[in-house]
Amino acid sequence: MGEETNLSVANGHNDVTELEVYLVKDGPFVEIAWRESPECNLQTYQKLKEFIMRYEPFEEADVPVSNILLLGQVDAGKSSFLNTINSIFKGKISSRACSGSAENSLTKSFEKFRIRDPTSKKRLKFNICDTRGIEEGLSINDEDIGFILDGNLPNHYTFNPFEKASTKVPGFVKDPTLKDRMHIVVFVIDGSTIDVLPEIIIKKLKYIKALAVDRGIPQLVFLTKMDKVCGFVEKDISNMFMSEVVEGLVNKAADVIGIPRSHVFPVKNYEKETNLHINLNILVLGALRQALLFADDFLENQSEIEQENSRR
Ligand SMILES: Nc1nc2c(ncn2[C@@H]2O[C@H](COP(=O)(O)OP(=O)(O)OP(=O)(O)O)[C@@H](O)[C@H]2O)c(=O)[nH]1
Ligand SMILES: [Mg+2]
Repeated sequence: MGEETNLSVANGHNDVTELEVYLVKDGPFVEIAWRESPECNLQTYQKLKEFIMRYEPFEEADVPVSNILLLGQVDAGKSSFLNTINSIFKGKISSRACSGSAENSLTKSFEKFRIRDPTSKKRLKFNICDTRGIEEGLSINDEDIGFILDGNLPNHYTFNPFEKASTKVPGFVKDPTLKDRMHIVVFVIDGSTIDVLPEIIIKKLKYIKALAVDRGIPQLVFLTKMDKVCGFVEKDISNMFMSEVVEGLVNKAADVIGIPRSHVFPVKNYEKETNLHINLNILVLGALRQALLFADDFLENQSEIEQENSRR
């Protein structure tokens, strides 16, 4: 009954002939959270933020920063994710990458962003790499994605949907090393349209996944726009792991990309807000933390391979 009493449900009087009370069990909520999640409080938020501020890439890999690559359909929220992370560290809503809706991808180039910690004025030890969206017509080319994963394309490279990149691109990195390569691929997927994702986009996502698998690069999914799929999440984002709708979409995303469900992170980006919210920050930072941990796994594997090769 929560806060309700017999008087409150009967509008403050006992002038009723019968009163039946039902417990609604079905609905958009599960009784036990479908995923263990951190408590939504200031302490959790500060711990996560601290972890990310202190993060250093796996030492033996000897790279200055780790590279997180955001890929996904046009309008999925790639640039907004980057802006959300930047806003959290800046302490106010910010918009370093252009985001919004357009006929084709709003992001036209490959952009590596470093986030700054304003207190120490130091830049954090990871790049978040934004890309042109995948779409049916003027998409980012499959070949260009291979070049990005391998670290061949220079920062600010403008994608040409009609022509794949080549060694003639100014600034093309001919002999990329581990520091130039991508260390984790994040598929950014719009959770509110995943049910109607066109087959051609699914095929492209699967192709990119195969490119990452071939290279041993780990993958995650950040499932955005969760506020649009469940009213309870829209009202209070801390309901995320109690929402059956969200659980269903997470399962669907895991199926589409072909990765374990625990590698799918439902989030919400800043879009209409004018102030920061701790519970939103906790979800987004939790997703970023996992990306950094997976990037380190990749760097550890690569440094072992390099050590083995040098012993031969
Ligand atoms: N409601 C809601 N809107 C979002 C969320 N994330 C992004 N948006 C909105 O979705 C639209 C597209 O966001 P972008 O970040 O530009 O998407 P993108 O993936 O970078 O798109 P391209 O650069 O065009 O490929 C914008 O209007 C955002 O405000 C979210 O979590 N919830
Ligand atoms: Mg964009």
